[in-house]
Amino acid sequence: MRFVDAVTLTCFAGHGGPGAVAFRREKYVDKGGPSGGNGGRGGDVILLADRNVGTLLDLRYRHEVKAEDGRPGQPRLMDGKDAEDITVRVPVGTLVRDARDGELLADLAEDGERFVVAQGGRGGLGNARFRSSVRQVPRFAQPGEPGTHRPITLELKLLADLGIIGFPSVGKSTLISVISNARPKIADYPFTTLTPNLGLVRWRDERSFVVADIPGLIEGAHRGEGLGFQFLRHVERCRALLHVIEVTPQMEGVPDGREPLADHDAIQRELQLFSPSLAERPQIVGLGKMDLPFVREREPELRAHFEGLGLTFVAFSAATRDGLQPLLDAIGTLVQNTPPPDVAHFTAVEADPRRIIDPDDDLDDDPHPDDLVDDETSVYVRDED
Ligand SMILES: Nc1nc2c(ncn2[C@@H]2O[C@H](COP(=O)(O)OP(=O)(O)OP(=O)(O)O)[C@@H](O)[C@H]2O)c(=O)[nH]1
Ligand SMILES: [Mg+2]
Repeated sequence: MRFVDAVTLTCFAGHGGPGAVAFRREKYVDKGGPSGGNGGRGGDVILLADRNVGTLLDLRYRHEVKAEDGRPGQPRLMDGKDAEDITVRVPVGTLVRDARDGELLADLAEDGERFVVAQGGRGGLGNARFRSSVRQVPRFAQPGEPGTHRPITLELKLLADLGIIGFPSVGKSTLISVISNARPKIADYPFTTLTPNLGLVRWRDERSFVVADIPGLIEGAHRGEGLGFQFLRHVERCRALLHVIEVTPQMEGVPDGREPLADHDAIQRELQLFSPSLAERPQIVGLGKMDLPFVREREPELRAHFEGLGLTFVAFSAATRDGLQPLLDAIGTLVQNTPPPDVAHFTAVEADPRRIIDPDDDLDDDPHPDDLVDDETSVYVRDED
């Protein structure tokens, strides 16, 4: 399955229905009073965060979402029907931006949160409302108000407390599989994980937090190299990071031998280049695969290095489960003491310009309410002296 995590689309609210121009026409009443009803309200376009929706996949082929117009007012003081609102369900964790300038409009972080993207126009008043002592026979009604429209970009950000990052094959998925309920694919080749996995970690009985296993990052990730790039945006939502490093013996003919210090620097640089606020996210360094002798050998030196930088350093083995409890305590404490990051600093995805639709481009199937007043309601106008 493709992980659709950003879409651009244009939302059009419905226009208000025009008020009617009508007069009472009764058999023995010579001059009936004005009796045009009001137009109905145009429908809104509303986004609703729904925890049962996992991706933005359903919206991928929708370039626009349009609500109906309100119905015109009717004679005999009958109001036109209000149009239904259109509710678009999106995953919890969706950020809504104006596609034209990237302005953040809403952060739908909780199940059930709603955001009105486009507001339906109010219906116009019918001529009955314009009657006054000096104007007994108003032959006009109000057009409906136009509905608003807005091109938006929806971005899905993972709602995780802790992001597990690191080069491919360092053991991120193995770790999440032993500390949480997630059961991701694990294999000894790079880029096994193609999309982020979320897992719920129970920590010290009551408390729990969500961890995300992010696909492996490589140098150049901030420019789009490798897979991790598209997921760096997701990492922004995490309160804290666990940066997993590993030691692989530098064997001849093994091109991807991991040198943990260089790896850590390289990924830190990628974070920095992608977003300075991401590089400053509180971080724990985790040295994995401690069951292997050549990893244990380097542990003291690596610990001294990272602790010297003021970072928390934990060594563990997901295979033997050694060191997992201290690791959980370290990340649990960090997550608990770190407030969620400021959404305002999140990097915006680029909007898809083809999906920013100008309402003037498709007037045909979406007439302006002004155009409706005369032809549709004039049938009710009585030809009087
Ligand atoms: N000896 C040992 N091997 C491990 C440990 N954890 C993971 N591995 C092995 O390392 C390899 C990669 O593990 P993954 O968990 O798939 O690595 P990853 O970081 O998720 O990799 P990508 O998804 O490709 O980024 C697998 O062959 C695992 O069995 C460990 O604690 N000890
Ligand atoms: Mg993986």
